[in-house]
Amino acid sequence: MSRPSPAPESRSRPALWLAAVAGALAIAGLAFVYLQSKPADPNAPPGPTPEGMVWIPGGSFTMGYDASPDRDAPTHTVEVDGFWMDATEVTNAQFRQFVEATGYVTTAERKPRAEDFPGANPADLVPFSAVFRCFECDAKECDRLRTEKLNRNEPAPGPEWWAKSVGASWRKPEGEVSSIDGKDQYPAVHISWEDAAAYAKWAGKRLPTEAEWERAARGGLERAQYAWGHDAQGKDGRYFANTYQGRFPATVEGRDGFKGLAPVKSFPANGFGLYDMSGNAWEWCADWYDRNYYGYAPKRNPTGPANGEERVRRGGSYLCADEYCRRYLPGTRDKGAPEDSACHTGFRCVKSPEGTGIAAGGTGP
Ligand SMILES: [Ca+2]
Repeated sequence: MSRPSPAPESRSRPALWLAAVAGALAIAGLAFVYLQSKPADPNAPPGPTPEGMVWIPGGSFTMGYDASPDRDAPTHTVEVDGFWMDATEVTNAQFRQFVEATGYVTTAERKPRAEDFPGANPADLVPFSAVFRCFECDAKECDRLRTEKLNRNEPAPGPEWWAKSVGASWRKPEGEVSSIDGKDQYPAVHISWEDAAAYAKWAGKRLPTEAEWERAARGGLERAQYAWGHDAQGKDGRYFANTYQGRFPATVEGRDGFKGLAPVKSFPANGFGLYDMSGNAWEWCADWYDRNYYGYAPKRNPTGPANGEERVRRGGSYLCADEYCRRYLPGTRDKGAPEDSACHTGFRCVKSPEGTGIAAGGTGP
């Protein structure tokens, strides 16, 4: 009995194996050549994105708003390097972590020092912060003041709407009897620029430059009036930001769903994935304020004037009513003293990749 001959496929197995190896090598080689020749995505972050932040790709944009020449003009082209930004305003929960870790006392909670206020009545040296007083108890009084102001042809809002509230702070945003119980996801407010800078340092981050802030707020839309595009708030019943609807300052209607502050992420994100860049709480920027700065700012990575008396803040708040304040528009700006705090002012932070951007320039705070 003869041995059975090998099956035909057994005879060709070595040849098939060689062909498979050659094929795999060819595919790997082609993939290697493709990957080597594929240009790197210029918008991609250079490393892992820190938790709670989003990557803002570097690029140039038109900064400012010519329609309000008193401080937002001239519009000018600015280029910033890419950076990460907190997706939301810093929340009460986040700010509490900072305070618990460091024992930090905010400027609103500090007792004013007698030596800083010579001649002041000691009874007046008490911690306070600014609270908007027209929502509830003083509505009639505010309406009277509004009428008086309009009769005097003074359309701008003034200190009439504000009260120095003893005991108001981030822990008690509406004054001594209020609290933040159940408000972990609300933006921390009554935060001064000094407080914001201290938090940023603790978190290993920094405050955004004004140019970075506006680059981020625009969400990649060039020259759009709003952070979300071209349609005004309320068109077709749609709201994109927490602002003020009604007869300012005494009759707030809350058509956007909120009369006061809103929890972060209550409105849609912008094109970069950032929430509340318009409205809700004002946000401090690193820069000193100079109303003429846009006329002489450097084009690339501007960091603001070398010195000043007030710091820039951006984005407007839940108190922005179109008839008085359109500073929720991404091209507009405001300012305040570094130690001042109020019920509508908070912040968020940014971070540059190592060796790039403002951090590499050494000019940022
Ligand atoms: Ca905001």
